[in-house]
Amino acid sequence: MTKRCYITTPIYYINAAPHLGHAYTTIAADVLARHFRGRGRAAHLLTGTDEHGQKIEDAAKAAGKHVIDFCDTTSAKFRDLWKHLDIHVDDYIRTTEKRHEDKVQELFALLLKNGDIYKGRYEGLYDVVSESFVKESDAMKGPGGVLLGPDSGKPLQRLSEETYFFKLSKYAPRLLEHYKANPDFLAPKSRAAELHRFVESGLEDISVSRTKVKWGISVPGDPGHTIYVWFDALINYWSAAAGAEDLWPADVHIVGKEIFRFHGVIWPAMLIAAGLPLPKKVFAHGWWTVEGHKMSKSLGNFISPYDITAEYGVDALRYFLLREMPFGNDGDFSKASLVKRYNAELANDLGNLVSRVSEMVDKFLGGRLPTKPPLGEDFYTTAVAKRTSEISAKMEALDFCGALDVIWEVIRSLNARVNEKSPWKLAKEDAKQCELVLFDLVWSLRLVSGWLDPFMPSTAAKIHMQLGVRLFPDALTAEDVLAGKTQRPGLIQKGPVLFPRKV
Ligand code: ME8
Repeated sequence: MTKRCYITTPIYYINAAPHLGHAYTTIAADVLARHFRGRGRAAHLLTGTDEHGQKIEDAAKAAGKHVIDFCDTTSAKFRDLWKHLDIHVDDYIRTTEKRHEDKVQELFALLLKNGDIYKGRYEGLYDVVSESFVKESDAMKGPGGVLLGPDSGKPLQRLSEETYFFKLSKYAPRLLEHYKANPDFLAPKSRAAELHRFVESGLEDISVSRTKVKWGISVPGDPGHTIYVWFDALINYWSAAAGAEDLWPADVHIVGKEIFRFHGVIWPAMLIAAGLPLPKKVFAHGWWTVEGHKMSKSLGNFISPYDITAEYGVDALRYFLLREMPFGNDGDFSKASLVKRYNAELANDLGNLVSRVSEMVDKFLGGRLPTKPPLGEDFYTTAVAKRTSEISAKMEALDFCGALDVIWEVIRSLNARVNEKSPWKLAKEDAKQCELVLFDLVWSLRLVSGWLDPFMPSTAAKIHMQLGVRLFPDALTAEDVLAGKTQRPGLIQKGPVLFPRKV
């Protein structure tokens, strides 16, 4: 059985509605999955929601709802957003599902049995916002000496309770060996180095159960404890693969940088302890700030993806997020740079090229491509096709921005070629040569639209239609095409403007 390429996103907390940051990770995962599918490799995209723990319990209480009703409502908002953003989700896991709860208990029981989980007492600090135990030395001091979480900046709770511990300390040497033997396991390299140093400095055992939190999966055989929400959540990647022999191990877990330690240290240690194969890669991308500020509830600057798509369309958002900052870096989201890229790269470079080419075929060749001309040295499509492997290598390294750099280099070169060859002059002077140039341009653009497909699926479908890749009757609109309507052979037809200019 050929293994499917198994790509995951974090499962998101459902204490609030999804925002731009969540959209970013899930779009990236979808782009990667679509890339593999386009290359003939089956891909499986898993996303979902993280529904247990104190934060969710508190949020449901504040909303005056039963916790599971609250979970149902918010989890559905995430699922709806993925549909809206044209993200093809193969499996959507919720940690409140039985298929997941059973697997969490199974893994917990296994580690308990083999001595990797033991009972003790936790005395220390807890950050509800990030649902993490915080070392005294990592806490920040706020006004009046109040201890604050290092990431959240919110007041910490002091816990004193019986707990089960996972023997994380035991696995530091095994983790370091794994990092060394698999240099691509943690990516990007700049962030991997930080994790290496963290593990080299020695690991402490971690608390993996709570007695004060009721909204969670109970510890097998000890119902007074619920399983720590992160221990529960990480297992989703494995529980969702249960019963499918062609999925595990995951090919890549795509996560934000703030949860790299959970995925690059704790999760692989849990898997080693359970005797399970490790994922092939964990990729930690950077954070978006908005107009220079961190997105936060108190600043009220969470960007809703719906607001952006209402103005610019789904594909422009998908494109911009992966174009504006290299995957792995941090960056700033501003309307001004979105509009700039939209007009310069989508409306001008790409949109104009498509409309010029289809218009010229329509005007000079009556909408029909000539039969394949004798292709000489000068056949530009051959040079364009050679870029495919370069783009693929970048996509597979999750260098989406680098792949788009190459694609845009080609798009610009095609625009330059139109100017240089001036088919409108050739049409008068040398009809044969005009056919050849247009044939070449159409074929090059067909390749370009194939490369664009993972990033902007509906735009690529429209370009395909205009260039007669799939064959459609002339009366069809782009929407008809997306709905799968058919066809009249071989016609190149100018369609509606792909990206109307914005001010
Ligand atoms: O951490 N920029 O869930 P979460 C870029 N439930 N990406 C961002 C972002 C931003 N400003 N804000 C959020 C959790 N993200 C846990 C995960 S997994 C077993 C459990 C994205 O709802 C990014 O992927 O806080 C980040 O890691 C994730 O959303 C955090 O989502």
